[in-house]
Amino acid sequence: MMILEHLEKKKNILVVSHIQPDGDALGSMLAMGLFLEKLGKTVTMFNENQVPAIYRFLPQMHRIVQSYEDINKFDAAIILDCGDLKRIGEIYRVIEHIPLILNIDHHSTNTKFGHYQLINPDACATVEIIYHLIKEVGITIDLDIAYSIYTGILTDTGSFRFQNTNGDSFKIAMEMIELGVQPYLVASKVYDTYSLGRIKLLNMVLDSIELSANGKMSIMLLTSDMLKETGIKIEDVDGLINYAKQIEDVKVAALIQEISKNTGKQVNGSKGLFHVSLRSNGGLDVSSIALVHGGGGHKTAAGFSIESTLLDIKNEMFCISERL
Ligand SMILES: [Mn+2]
Repeated sequence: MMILEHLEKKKNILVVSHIQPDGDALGSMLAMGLFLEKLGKTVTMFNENQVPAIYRFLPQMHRIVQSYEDINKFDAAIILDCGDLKRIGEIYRVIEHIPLILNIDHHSTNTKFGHYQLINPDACATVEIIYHLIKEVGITIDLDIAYSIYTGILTDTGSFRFQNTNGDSFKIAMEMIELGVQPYLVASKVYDTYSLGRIKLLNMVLDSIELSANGKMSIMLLTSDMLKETGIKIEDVDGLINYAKQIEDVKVAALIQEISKNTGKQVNGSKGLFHVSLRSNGGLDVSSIALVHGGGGHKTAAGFSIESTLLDIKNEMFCISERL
């Protein structure tokens, strides 16, 4: 049975993706939401965070809202691009009020939450899975959906550079371009339109990079003070870790992001909540490291949250580097 057949009798549908949304999270929400509207559904596209500045060019991005009236009014929810339920943010606490939950994703560590799942770790992005669903149902892809799909593929493959890039990535991107997507427009918005604060933040995080003794792991730091100083919001920091991975001989890069700290104490010594993002060249499966800490992801890109000290996290990462 095709996963969307479960929605046949459902009218009011919540479409949601992960906090700190990236191009695939936003693209899959929009592609799925607009597609369901074409099928006659009433759709609310919800994300806990605002749409990052670089993605505000997406047609219909204003449809993504940060609030909803009443969770009980939805008769189904579709959760996109989330390896586990908690990735949707605080709304996970009330999501069980919705009688039907569909889980559509491409993370290999997906916990298979929800009533029905469509998980394809071979898909380069969640939008690739949605593209195939739209094709299966036989709905025409309009320009707004095409921009959503194209952006999801472009950003989740790192502009066709990451290991998840496959033939379908190019084929689908090509089809979206034939439908009217302008590649230069997307690239210039996503990669070449940063605020001065964001460029200064880049300077700070680059300056924080440390290498392990064997040079095979790089660690980058993003503190709340850096965000404060540059005026950059947490949702606008996507992609910084890739710089740490570009260093020659580096096999794994880690970005340690401070989420909250005990005020008044030195960052290095005080316990706080951190998010650790990991990127690998494929030699080490970083999703296994993330899983140990209750996180998840892909073989080459994963992450987890941890309450610890910066020093302890760094030490653990440098221990891992000895295995590289
Ligand atoms: Mn994705």
